[in-house]
This record gives sequence, structure tokens and C-alpha cells, in this order.
Amino acid sequence: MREKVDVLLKEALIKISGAADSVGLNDLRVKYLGRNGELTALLKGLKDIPPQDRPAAGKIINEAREAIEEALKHKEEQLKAQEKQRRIEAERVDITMPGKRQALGTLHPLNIVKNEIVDIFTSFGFELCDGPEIEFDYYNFQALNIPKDHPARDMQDTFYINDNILLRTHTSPTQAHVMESRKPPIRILSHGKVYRSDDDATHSPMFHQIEGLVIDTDISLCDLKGILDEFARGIFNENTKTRFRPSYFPFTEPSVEVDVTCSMCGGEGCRLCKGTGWIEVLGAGMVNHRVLLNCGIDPEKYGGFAFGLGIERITMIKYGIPDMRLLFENEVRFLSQFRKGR
Ligand code: FA5
Repeated sequence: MREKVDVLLKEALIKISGAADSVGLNDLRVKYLGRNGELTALLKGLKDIPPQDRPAAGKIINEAREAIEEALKHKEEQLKAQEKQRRIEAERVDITMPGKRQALGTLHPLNIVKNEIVDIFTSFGFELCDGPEIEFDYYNFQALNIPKDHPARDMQDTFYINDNILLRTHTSPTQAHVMESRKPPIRILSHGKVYRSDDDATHSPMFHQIEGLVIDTDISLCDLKGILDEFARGIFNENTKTRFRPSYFPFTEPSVEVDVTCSMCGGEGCRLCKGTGWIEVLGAGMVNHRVLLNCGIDPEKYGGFAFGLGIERITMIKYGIPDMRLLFENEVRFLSQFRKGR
């Protein structure tokens, strides 16, 4: 019996110490100690040996069993430790690796430029105002000295909702709302979306305007020129000059178109300014006395100036953008060029 047990024990200990993983180890447990295991078979065979030899044989088998159990336990702990080590290696995080950079958003170029324009004018004491985008014909046209059927209506192709209601074609109606509801002195800046039936590389059916209005005593064209000179230097560069050309708007008299020296060539003449050295940026003028009367302001006592510009146009000039549609397509590669500190 001892020999048999010794052979079995030796074989079991070798196999256990060579087990590759916990599954293999469990198979060995079943093979030797399971209900039909090889050592269990020897125990069951005790009944076939003479009774006086049974205690000694039983002792030998039990000692072998304890040795196998001990070896299984030891190997199990060893395998567990190895598996844990392997997992730690596999899941190891290198905390010195650089993190994944999050893609940061940025202000839209139209908002960047709008904020710059607003900053310049609010530093002169202008107050920011909003007006409705769906507007009465009266405020968009009639109060601004453009009666129904006046040819000047053709200057702004209009989206009508019905005979009296339309999508505002400019931010000028805010002038009329403010003048109706406040007493001078008035110094406001109105901004927002406006709509016209226009669509090409330099015109969009929806675009953004900013409008300035000053009403007070003793206001002259020189004040307008001074303010717009400062604005041009602030929004383009220190060396920018302005030029006033006579123009026509029904709500201002006299009216002017304002040009600035080309920010790309400095006035020498280039592709951007079509060789002229000048770029048209806005419309302006002294508020027409009829508009003052329409809005309940005494033109004998007060006067003022107004100006209106397209934010898209200023943005295109400032950044050399050739097609206005780029500003509305939300192409990320285009927009990300305006991120600060790229
Ligand atoms: C006006 O809208 C006047 N209300 C401006 C004004 C205000 C004059 C106060 C005098 C006193 P105008 O139609 O020129 O003017 O438009 C002003 C600017 O809006 C233009 O210089 C141009 O930059 C921009 N603009 C006009 N139509 C479009 C369009 N379809 N898409 C993009 N920008 C446009």
C-alpha cells in the first residue's frame, strides 16, 4: 500500500506544482481527491484489506491526502498571486502619459467682430438696445420717411408676412422705437438679425447689422466723422482712414457712404479693394428732420446722426474672407481658425 500511495503522491505533487492555471489545478483536485478520484479509490479499497492492516494503511492514505491538499492550497495561492500580478500589469495606467486634449469650441467670427464693435461704441457711452425682428411696416419704413409705394423701398428687397408686417430689413426701426419712447439725449447702439431677399457670395437673406443713433443738441457731421474715425481705427488698425461719399438714405439728410482705407494694402490698391485703396463699410448721415417729427422729437431743438453697418461685411474685410456663405456653413475647419491660442 505504501508503495502505491507513494507513487500516486509523487505523481500528484509533480502535476500540481506544474499546473498552469486554476482550471488545471481544479482538474487535478478532482483527479486525486474527487468522489471518483484516485486517492479516494484507495480509501474505498481499505475494506478489501485485512482489518489489522487497515489503520496503518488508512494513516498512509490520509497523510497522502493531507499532503495533496496542502500542495493544492499552496499552488492555488501561488496561481492567484500570479494572476493578480498579470492583471495589474495588463491594467497598468501610465500616469505620466499626456492626457487626451479636449477639442475646445470658440466664438463664431461674427460674434468676435460684433463684440469688438460693441466694445468700441460702449466705450464712447453708447447703450446697447434690441428691437423686434418681426416688425411693422410703419417702423421699418414709414416712420423712417419711406412711405408706402416710395421707390426707396426697392433698395431693400423685403420678406413680407402681410401688408403691414414684415421681417425687418435693417436695424434702423429700433431708432424709431427708441425715439418714440425716450427723450434726448439719446446715444444707442442697436444690433441683431435682419432679412432681405438677397443671396450671393456677398449677400445673404439673413445677416447682422449694428446701428448707432445719437440725438442731442448741437450735434454735427463732424461728431459723426470723429466717432467713425475712432471706430475704424479700433476695428481695423491705427492707420485706418475714413472717407465720406455723398449718398442717399430717406431717413438721413445729408447721407453718406463711409469707406475705409483697405486693411490689406493700407491704401496702395490690391485684390481686396479692387485696386482702389478704399473699401465701403457702412451707411450714415444726419437724422432727417421728418424722422424726428414722426417720432415726436422737436427738430428745431434737437438733431443727431445715425449709422448702420453689416457685421458680415466688416468680418469679411477684417479676415479676408472671400465668400459670405463660409460664415453660415458652420464648417469646423473654417471656424477653428478663429480659436485664440491654437
Ligand atoms: C441700411 O441698411 C441702412 N439702414 C444703414 C443706415 C443706418 C444708413 C443709419 C444711414 C443711417 P444698407 O442697405 O446699405 O443700409 O445696408 C447696410 C449694410 O448692410 C451694407 O453696407 C452691407 O454691409 C450690409 N448688407 C446689406 N445687404 C446685405 C446682405 N444681403 N447680406 C449681407 N450684408 C448686407
